[in-house]
Amino acid sequence: MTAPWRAGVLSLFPEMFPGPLGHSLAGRALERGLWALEARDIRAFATDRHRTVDDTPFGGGAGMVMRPDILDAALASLADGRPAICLTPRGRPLTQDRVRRLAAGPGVVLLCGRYEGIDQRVIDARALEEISIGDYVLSGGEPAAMVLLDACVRLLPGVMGAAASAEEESFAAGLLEYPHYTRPAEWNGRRVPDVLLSGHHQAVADWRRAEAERITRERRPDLWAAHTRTVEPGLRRASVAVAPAAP
Ligand code: 9D3
Repeated sequence: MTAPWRAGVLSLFPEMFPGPLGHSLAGRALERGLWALEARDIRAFATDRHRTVDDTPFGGGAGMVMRPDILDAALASLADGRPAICLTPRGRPLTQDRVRRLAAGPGVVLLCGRYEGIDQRVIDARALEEISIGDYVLSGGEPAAMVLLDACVRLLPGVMGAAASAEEESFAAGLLEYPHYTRPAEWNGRRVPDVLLSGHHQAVADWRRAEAERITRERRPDLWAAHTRTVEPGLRRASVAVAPAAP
């Protein structure tokens, strides 16, 4: 077998890993050796009696900053050419495109931030790529690292079935998903849309497409704008002119 995709994680709470990644799809892939996970304790690289990893910020201000010397030693223990990424709220937002590129490579080394931040010099010296998972505040980088790993692992060869992989392509079209229904056909007085029971495949496909467009327009004007620019350039449709519905 070829070398598995390797994830190295540096954290003050390495026992949080694999955590949720030990279950479900990523967990089965981990057991099957399709990827490998090595979580290390940053504190193991501390040099003083008290195992200190942080200090007060030069220039003053609230909170503590993670020391560059300790983090550098921790990074050196895993560095082998894999992209080194630091999960921070000020990073570039994680995208499916970045996930695809990372999954196609040899793996990643992830540094999970805690405290107010990380000394800028270690970010510069190791050319760490800073990534955020969105505009909300977490208490540390660990959940963000798990999100990034989950997104990458499901793309590794052999992790997902062929059907799901094919479905991946259609996400590239940039629309949110249409609503799904299963039995019973009527539940608590709520009926499944008649068209889905009609057996008319083209009518089903048209309905799903229209619903996907409506939901995208309502919830994600940003995706809708990108979609109309790339998929239907210069094409004017009635639905494009309609203002987004109130949430
Ligand atoms: C007052 C300044 N805060 C920045 C918004 C400080 C701060 C808040 C939260 C510093 C670190 C954190 C912990 N968050 C992460 O480490 C983190 C994160 C996040 O909070 N949101 C989205 N993505 C990420 S990736 C790492």
